[in-house]
Amino acid sequence: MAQRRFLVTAALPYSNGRLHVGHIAGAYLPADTYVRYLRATGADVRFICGSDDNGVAALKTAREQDRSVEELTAHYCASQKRDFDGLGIEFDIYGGTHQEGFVDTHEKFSQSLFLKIYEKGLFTKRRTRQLYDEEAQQFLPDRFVRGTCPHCRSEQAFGDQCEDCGRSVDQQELIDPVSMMTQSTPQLRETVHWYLRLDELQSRLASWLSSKKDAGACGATWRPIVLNQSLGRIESEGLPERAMTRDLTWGVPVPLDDPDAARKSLYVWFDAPIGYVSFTDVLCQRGGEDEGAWKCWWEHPDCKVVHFIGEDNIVFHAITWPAMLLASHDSESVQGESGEYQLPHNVVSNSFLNIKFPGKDEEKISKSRGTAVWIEDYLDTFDPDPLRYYLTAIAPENARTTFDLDDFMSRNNGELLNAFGNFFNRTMTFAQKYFEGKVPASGSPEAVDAEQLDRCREAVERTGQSLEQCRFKAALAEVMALARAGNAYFDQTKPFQTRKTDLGACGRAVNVCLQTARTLTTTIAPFLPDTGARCATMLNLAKGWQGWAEATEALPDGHGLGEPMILVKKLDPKELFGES
Ligand code: B3M
Ligand code: ZN
Repeated sequence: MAQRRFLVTAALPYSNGRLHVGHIAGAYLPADTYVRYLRATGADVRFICGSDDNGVAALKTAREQDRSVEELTAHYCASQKRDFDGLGIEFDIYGGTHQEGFVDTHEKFSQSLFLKIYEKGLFTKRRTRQLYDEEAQQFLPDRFVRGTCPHCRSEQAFGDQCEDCGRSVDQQELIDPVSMMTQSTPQLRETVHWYLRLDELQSRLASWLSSKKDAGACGATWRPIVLNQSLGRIESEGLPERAMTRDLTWGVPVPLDDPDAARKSLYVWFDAPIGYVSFTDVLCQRGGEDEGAWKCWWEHPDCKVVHFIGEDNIVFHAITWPAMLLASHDSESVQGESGEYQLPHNVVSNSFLNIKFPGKDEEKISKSRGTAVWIEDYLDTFDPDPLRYYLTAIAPENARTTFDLDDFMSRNNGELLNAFGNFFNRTMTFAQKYFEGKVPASGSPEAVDAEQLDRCREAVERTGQSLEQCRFKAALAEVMALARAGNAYFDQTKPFQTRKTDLGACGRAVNVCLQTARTLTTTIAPFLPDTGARCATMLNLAKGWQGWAEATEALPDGHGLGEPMILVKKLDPKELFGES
């Protein structure tokens, strides 16, 4: 079979703040787990991320913090990268849409896609009216205006999107708008923008999205939350044109030879997803590949593009971005011909994560109220794997879930340590103490042994199936079930007793426990890479132990083991980090 190829991306975080557990649970951890798994199956994968530097989010923060936007975004791009590194989230490249080494390439790709769509006649130039802040003497970018949402009446809506109902909003539709720059009431003034003809593209989009409802065995069936917010939206409301330019000078300049385009930038949601492509190009260039090497990821139908995002990014990844790609195609075919940008194979989104501090009620994560657990703070005290474990175990795959700090402690100590850590610990110490640190002879297995070995094979298969479908929570549950089965087998076969009565039976049981540990090592690794690596050291596995196909390859009789070590640390509630 030809080697499978995947281009996996995780949403580009805005480089204007720190990362918290909600970000990680939403997109980055599932993406990293997926990439590690795919690589274990032998797939060729590139994992792309970087900062989303353009647009008003960064401008607004820079203004508040009284620093230049260049300095601000460089600072947060670097600090977010450190957070990812600390959690073992390993991208092949971490770029930035306005960072040195990336910005020129990014501009080139963004402007060229804009021009391609322009040439296809899929932008409408429109004179419109837009909110203008008289006091600040400038047009207000969407994120600088707040008001009441025309859809759900939340009073917290921004001029581009309402975070309460997730719908996109046009700033002119906001009821009672307020300028966030001066708190004054903005006035409408005339300006010119270029609008993407989503109305023209919507029937092709809808038929493509429909094919994701049940993609069959070899495709990816998209999560309901993603289809509801994309196909559901098209079916219920249809798609209006959307402005893809802004009155802003921080961003990618609008590449048109038209006086009306002066002092305007591309909309940040136009250029940001192109970052996935431009960073891929930089990655290829840095690897010394040919000029057009990025195309073999983006234009070859045998490569699958998979985007991992948070709930508030769905509309942009499942409607706007595919619409941009479709708009650039010469052919009418939905998937595009070779030599044209392919549409995403899957857009994987989680819901939001709530938070619950001890003794308090569950609440939404909020930067301004300080109700978040920041990754920097977490990493000051803890190793990455307890967080990776917990965030996958409670992953908000179908609905909001809650990061409960008490639950975090008790799951680490009760599940990861008790089931997984304990199984390794008892198996390893037993082999060390009574079998000179070597794998005892397997002998001729009895029914109970064969059943346990079968469980190992089934666990590998089921974990793999769930991971293929991006069902991370279910996949981790399979691995943990195998660890529990290992403990039950240990209890049932009682090597601590047979050691004195039947050394052959004792050795057989320890052998099967070690084979189970071998399987657990490979299957836990995509979720908890450090833990997997420690297991591999303890079992003294050869390089390549991550290979999924080798997960049930038997450790030979007499194989020398490494030293037992503590695999999972008990966490003390006293270490519990604070709230901000
Ligand atoms: N920066 C939104 C966010 O961080 C946005 C994602 C862009 S992905 C192309 O939530
Ligand atoms: Zn709303």
